[in-house]
Amino acid sequence: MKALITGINGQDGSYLAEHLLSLGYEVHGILKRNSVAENQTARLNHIFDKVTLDYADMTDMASLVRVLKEFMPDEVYNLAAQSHVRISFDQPIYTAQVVAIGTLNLLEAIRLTCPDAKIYQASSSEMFGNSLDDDGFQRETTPMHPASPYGCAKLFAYNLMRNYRHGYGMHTTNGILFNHESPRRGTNFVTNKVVKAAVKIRYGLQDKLMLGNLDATRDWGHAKDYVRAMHMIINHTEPDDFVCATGISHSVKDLVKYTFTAVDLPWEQYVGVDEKYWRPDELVHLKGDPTKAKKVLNLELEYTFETMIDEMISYWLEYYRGKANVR
Ligand code: NAP
Ligand code: F7E
Repeated sequence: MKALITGINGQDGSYLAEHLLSLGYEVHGILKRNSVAENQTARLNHIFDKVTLDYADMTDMASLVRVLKEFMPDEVYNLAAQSHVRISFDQPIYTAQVVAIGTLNLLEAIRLTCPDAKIYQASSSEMFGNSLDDDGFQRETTPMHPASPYGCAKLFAYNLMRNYRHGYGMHTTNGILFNHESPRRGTNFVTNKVVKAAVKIRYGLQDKLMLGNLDATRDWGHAKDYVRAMHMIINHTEPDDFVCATGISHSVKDLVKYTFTAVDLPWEQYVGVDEKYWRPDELVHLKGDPTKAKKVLNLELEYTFETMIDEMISYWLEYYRGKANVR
């Protein structure tokens, strides 16, 4: 089996590539050009010789057609995105071009070159916005009212998948994934920002941690669990849409308390709030109902919030051990 991953060098792309290689897949990925090539493939160093990579960009349909024609994948995982919600308010047009029009470029490129390929779209709980069911959960049937340019662009891409499924009979699927983290998470997302800072403060390499909204709650799972779900979703007999979540939410303050306690620091002494990290519109509560994925796909998660944060703490403790000069 041959899989093409857009966003292969991102957090999820790197774990998905590992997972598919372990299942015997031939794995190909696209990279957008970056002036420091080494930094861009940092998450793939350990499997660099096992995957093949090609330059292409979601905003350049011709490049996608070229790659698809050469590789002719059985499965395409569309993970490429400007994925930072706060930054999507600063760069809304670019975000829409990559996330919304980029997905349309990819779908059209697939339709022209390999229409029988199965497609997985990295849809997001951001599409729900502040919409909640009466029981406080979001699920596949919850109305979607996104509260960020990123969420709006993801909703466009989500609807395109459904449209191409019904209109052209293509095998297009959506994983509606709630937040998922790991040591490979970008350090400007809140979990890795908090964990990295707590460890640096512990080692005397940083003085303070400034955050935005401490009261927002998120349903945080582990990226490793969720890439297994992606493979299950794309290979389910009928193309369909699935929420992937833990069903448990924590506030940003809970995350801070847990992390600082784990490294033996009183959090109140080191954590402050800076308005620059607030969003023009905030999505306050996210908690997903994983029932459908559990029942239909038999998806079981291995990590809890605590084991995931512990793994991230261990990663940064090891990273900064003996690096007193690395600020
Ligand atoms: P990530 O670490 O930010 O990775 C995004 C990837 O997209 C990177 O490889 C990036 O390459 C690539 N990319 C960005 N712009 C591109 C373009 N114009 N052309 C080609 N590639 C481009 O994100 P992630 O956490 O792995 O998430 C994977 C996907 O799931 C994203 O679509 C995200 O929106 C979605 N999602 C994530 C979560 C979550 O909690 N992690 C939840 C729901 C949905 P560079 O690094 O070289 O820029
Ligand atoms: O913020 C609050 C912030 O940036 C989580 C992406 O993967 O998940 C992710 O989006 C919460 C928000 O993730 C800071 O206001 C407080 O309430 O880690 P985050 P996100 O915005 O939920 C969804 C599902 C995706 O699809 C996205 O691609 O934490 N928060 N203080 C902060 N957030 C950040 N980044 N930095 C702070 O200082």
